[in-house]
Amino acid sequence: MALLKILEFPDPRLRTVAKPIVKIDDILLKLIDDMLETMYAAPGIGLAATQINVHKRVLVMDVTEEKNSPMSFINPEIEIIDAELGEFSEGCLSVPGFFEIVNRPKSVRVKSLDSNSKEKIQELEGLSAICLQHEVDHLNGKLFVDYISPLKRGLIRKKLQKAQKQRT
Ligand code: GNR
Ligand code: NI
Repeated sequence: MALLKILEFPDPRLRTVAKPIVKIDDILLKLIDDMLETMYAAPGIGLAATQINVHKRVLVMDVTEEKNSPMSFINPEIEIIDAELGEFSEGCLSVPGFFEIVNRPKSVRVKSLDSNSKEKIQELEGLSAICLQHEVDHLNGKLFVDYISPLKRGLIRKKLQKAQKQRT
């Protein structure tokens, strides 16, 4: 297994729209393993391939306390089943150190492929519904800071750019 480097806002590569997976092979399964390892090490509750500069439609998640329920979604498609919005203070491994309230539909249905190329449909609510929507946003080149005011977003950009410069 391997730890992968996570891109940070405002890296323009985070704006790439990921392409559908056409073949589920050993290389993809190894990528999913590495993404889970990277997510657990960070630590985070989700990780989209976009964040590790792989522009394919795959994401991993584990929202449990015990960190014993790894989930992966290949070519996920979301359908909103409860349009009622819930608010939640979101963070992101690609926007380290910042948290902002985001409103999202409370429950979603997700259709995706499992590692055996079989289609699965799941209904998610609570933190898993929030996290899944956050991850699918990544696959579409979108970040949670896109939902907040341009003023706040600009401030976060400035602070992160400064921190990134000091690291190089
Ligand atoms: O670890 C994470 N925590 C989190 C908290 C609230 C809403 C979304 C998330 S996802 C984030 C990991 C991450 O950046 N995934 O893309
Ligand atoms: Ni994120």
